[in-house]
Amino acid sequence: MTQYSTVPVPPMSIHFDQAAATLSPEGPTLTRRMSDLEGLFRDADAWAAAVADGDPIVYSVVSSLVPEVDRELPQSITTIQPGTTAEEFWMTKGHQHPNHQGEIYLGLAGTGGLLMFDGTESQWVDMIPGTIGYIPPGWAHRSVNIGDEPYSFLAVYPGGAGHDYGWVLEHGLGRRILAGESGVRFVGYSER
Ligand code: S6P
Ligand code: ZN
Repeated sequence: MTQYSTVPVPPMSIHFDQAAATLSPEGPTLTRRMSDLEGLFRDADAWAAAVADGDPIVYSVVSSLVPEVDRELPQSITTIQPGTTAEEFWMTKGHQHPNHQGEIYLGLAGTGGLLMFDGTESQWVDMIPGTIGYIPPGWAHRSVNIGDEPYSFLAVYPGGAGHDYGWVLEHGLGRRILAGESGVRFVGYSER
């Protein structure tokens, strides 16, 4: 049998509960509140006011037991709550995979979008239940809830991909996703 530097997980089945947006057996769960999104919203004053006003949970990420190590294929379900801060839809922090590896998202519930940026060009993919969004290697990505209900999606990604959040703080994601009169309004990253 192939020898690995880390102990591989055994073959297993993972129960996916679509209604509850959970995986079991369950691995680590991550909860990100508004205070965890410092420096990411266009309007820093509105962000600070939201932190002071109860610091709401913006999104949570549940994972299976497959670890984030090289050659494994971890999965997670992210659920973003509906909301806006100074018209900007609630969103994930966004990250780049430093090892430039691809990833797929499958829309599970609600209405959202996948914003991707390669440092020059930005791309937006509408996500509804059943949509598979493909993130090519080298594209930083952020998810956005553009609806009135929680938006959930399943992510499957290479365990050795890594997560670089500083890249997004430094380079942004090309565009911002704001609530407009007829739905979504795209503006430049530094536009006010
Ligand atoms: C991991 C994958 C997702 C995100 C999750 C939260 O590669 O893209 O599981 O980690 O949606 O987003 P973020 O930007 O806070 O990691
Ligand atoms: Zn990712």
